[in-house]
Amino acid sequence: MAEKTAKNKAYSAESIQVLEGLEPVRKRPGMYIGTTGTDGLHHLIWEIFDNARDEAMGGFANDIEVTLLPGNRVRVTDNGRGIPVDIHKQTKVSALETIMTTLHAGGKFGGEDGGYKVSGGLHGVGASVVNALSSYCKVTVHKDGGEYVQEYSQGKKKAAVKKIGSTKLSGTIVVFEPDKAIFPIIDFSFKRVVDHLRQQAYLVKGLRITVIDASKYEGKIKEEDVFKISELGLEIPSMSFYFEGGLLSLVKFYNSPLKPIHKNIFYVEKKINEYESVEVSLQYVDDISARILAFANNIHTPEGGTHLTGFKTALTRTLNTYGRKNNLIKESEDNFTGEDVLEGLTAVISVKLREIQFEGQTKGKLGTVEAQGTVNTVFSEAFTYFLEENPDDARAIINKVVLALKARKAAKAAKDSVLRKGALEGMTLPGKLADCQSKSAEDSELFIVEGDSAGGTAKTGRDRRTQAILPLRGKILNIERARLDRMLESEQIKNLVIALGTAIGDTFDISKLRYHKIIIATDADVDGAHIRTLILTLLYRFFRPLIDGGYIYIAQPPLYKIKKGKEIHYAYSDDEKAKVVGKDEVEEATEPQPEEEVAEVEEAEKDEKKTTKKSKVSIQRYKGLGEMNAEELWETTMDPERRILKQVTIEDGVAADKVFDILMGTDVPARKSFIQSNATKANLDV
Ligand code: 1YM
Repeated sequence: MAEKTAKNKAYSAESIQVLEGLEPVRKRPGMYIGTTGTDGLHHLIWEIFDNARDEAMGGFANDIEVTLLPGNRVRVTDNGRGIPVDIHKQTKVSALETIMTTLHAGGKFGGEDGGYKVSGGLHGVGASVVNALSSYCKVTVHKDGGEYVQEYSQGKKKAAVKKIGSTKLSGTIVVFEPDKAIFPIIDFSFKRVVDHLRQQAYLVKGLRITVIDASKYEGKIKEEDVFKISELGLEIPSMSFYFEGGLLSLVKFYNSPLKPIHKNIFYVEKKINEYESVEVSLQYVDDISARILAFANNIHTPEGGTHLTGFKTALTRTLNTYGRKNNLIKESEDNFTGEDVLEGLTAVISVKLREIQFEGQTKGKLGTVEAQGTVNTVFSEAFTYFLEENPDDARAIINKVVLALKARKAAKAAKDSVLRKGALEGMTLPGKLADCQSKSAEDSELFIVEGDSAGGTAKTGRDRRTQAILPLRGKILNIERARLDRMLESEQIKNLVIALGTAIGDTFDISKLRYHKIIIATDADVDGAHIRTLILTLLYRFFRPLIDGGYIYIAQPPLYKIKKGKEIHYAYSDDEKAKVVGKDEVEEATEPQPEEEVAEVEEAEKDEKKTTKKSKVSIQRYKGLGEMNAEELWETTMDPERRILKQVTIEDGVAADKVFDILMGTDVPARKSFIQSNATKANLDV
């Protein structure tokens, strides 16, 4: 809490609207916070934080601290004006008490005496909801030289608001403990709090947000002590965020691992009136995917909505107009589409609105109609000005979009040729495919293996009733970025597409999928990882439902075969190899065979007497599947009883997209290092 520096804006107790008591909240918590699971639990923090943040957005506070305390308690402080404590005319009790113990009480929106607050869906409902769902809650207010407190339990006050001392500080402190009777599991995630609040810090320029995890300091910290947290000499995890640049800083942060294609980051902030504003920042990078984040009243809208539509329309129009006017687009060339202008774009759009409506399944879509026109107008004007002021940036952007347009057309032409009526349909299964006997997709598996030699081995080793084998030649194709269209022209890929049975594009039909397990079995080296990535990219871009549906797997062939006397072990990692061999006991081998280490180890016999004897251990490193014989391949990689499969999932579409772009992009070192460090990561499904 800092010394009082507040701008003054008169608060009057009349400007509070009172609706009803808190029983409905405890009866149907889902109505107010969505769920009583982990989302709802964290929502409690956002709710209190939002009030502090609104105070900062009004220009009355610039410092907020969120602390996870021992005993499932959370503390939120701000250095704003402090929640009013004077007596409310209508209820004849303190304004603080009204705010905390009645539903929907809050500063009025607009009106002559004004409230600065902007409302937004679930977030507008306020501190009383948190109070109702907390077994303990305490609010401390520093205001006009006095320190006031009130405590509550399950939304009910324990006593009237008390003045407990004088103070030079100004601000509000809320401590709450979620009620175990409402939340079956109370386990706050520091990471989640940090992620949410970092994003919030970008949205409010000049606001410092500190997040502290003191939850593990049971007994070492009293609630009051937390004020002097730094003096306690404990190394408490904490993070502090402050971004002078607001959304511009966020764009910079997003683009930091990427390659911007122009120097200046576009930024506009325009206040429409006292309550409403539009803020947009963008920069293009050398990449094909788009990263667009949209917010309405600081609430993330993952499903987009009117503000995003307004932005996209304006972006497309502005770039077309500018490109034509400056002869950067050839006359013969078509106009850019909305899709073209998104390639490589990093953009953040944030609107503040008086009236806000959310739509969609998860209420993640802005419905407020006026937002579309407002964003469109504000952004077009500012972006046109930016392009004119920064001709180098403008040229780089237009050239990039022209490239996207060309790639789109080429991709479409290729897709059309593949899709030409009958092109796939009438086609017989490829000769390379060794199909399985079963006609039931549920029981059938397709192994995609690298090279004809591995293909031959797999054919011999497989269970032909249910396992089909499709060998793909070494490097399928060296696909360059934005040239996925080329992939579909390749004979190899056509084979794969036909084997899958679903067709592609508009005619894609998942019910025609011929195998419910599609297993990519490439070699355990960098080339193998590359081919696997190409296949995954193809699937990701054109067969996304197969990934979403959990049909795609990656085989896990062993890296080593270890012979210890008569025993044979397979090791799937270096760690495992070390364990099997007994790392410390391995002596330097003399004249090791290529790809073969021979070591003498002390081996503990498994019989009761536990005698030890020297035995020969030979280690064979498998470079590729082709090096295994059919039996070995079956035992280690194909037998459903023994093999390890990693299921390919797309947990986070954005992250996956980024990965594919690194892999497909022109940044070769980044791609190499990514492949090497991630070659063995994925979900295990045995
Ligand atoms: C840690 C949580 O709630 N801060 C906070 C809340 C309010 C004010 C200041 C505030 C608002 C106004 C005037 C106004 C609230 N006031 C109200 C109500 N931090 C936290 N800081 N003075 C102070 O809206 O005009 C609701 S929230 F209803 F009193 F206006």
